[in-house]
Amino acid sequence: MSPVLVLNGPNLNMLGKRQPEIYGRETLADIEAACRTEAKGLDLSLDFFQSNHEGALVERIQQAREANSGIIINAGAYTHTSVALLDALNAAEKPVIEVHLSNIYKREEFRHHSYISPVAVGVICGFGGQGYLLALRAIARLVSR
Ligand code: CA2
Repeated sequence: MSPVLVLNGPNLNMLGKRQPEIYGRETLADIEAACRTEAKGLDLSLDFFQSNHEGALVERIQQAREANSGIIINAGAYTHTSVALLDALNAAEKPVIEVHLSNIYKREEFRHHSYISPVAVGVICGFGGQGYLLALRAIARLVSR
């Protein structure tokens, strides 16, 4: 089976370095390592990618159509703005799970709307880095169907 893609959007490379009260102390490298351990236990292989650029994220999603069995995405602030990511995810025709570290519904109103959610099988938010691991467990079932 092809790898599951874990995709991370803008500023998530700053995790653990700023605003720990919102996003926790874990770095993105810590989350990647935890994902790789979880994936091993689920017998999944993993591609892990972060970009601050919308076009780079679109291109990686386009590749996923051929290269990946499913997509876990934390699109960062593009969650609330990007029709381009929504269109790319729709065209990929793979199971998608949307993840957020913070509970976006407890935060500013502009974070309550997601362009990604309509294409997602499900959304996990508010559990910090653990949300990625929950998403891996969920996608393991989806891609084995
Ligand atoms: O809660 C999440 O995972 C978010 O996707 C994170 C985005 C935010 O725009 C979304 O509304 C919710 C922001 C990621 C920025 O991460 C930083 C981490 C440390 C320092 C600065 C930014």
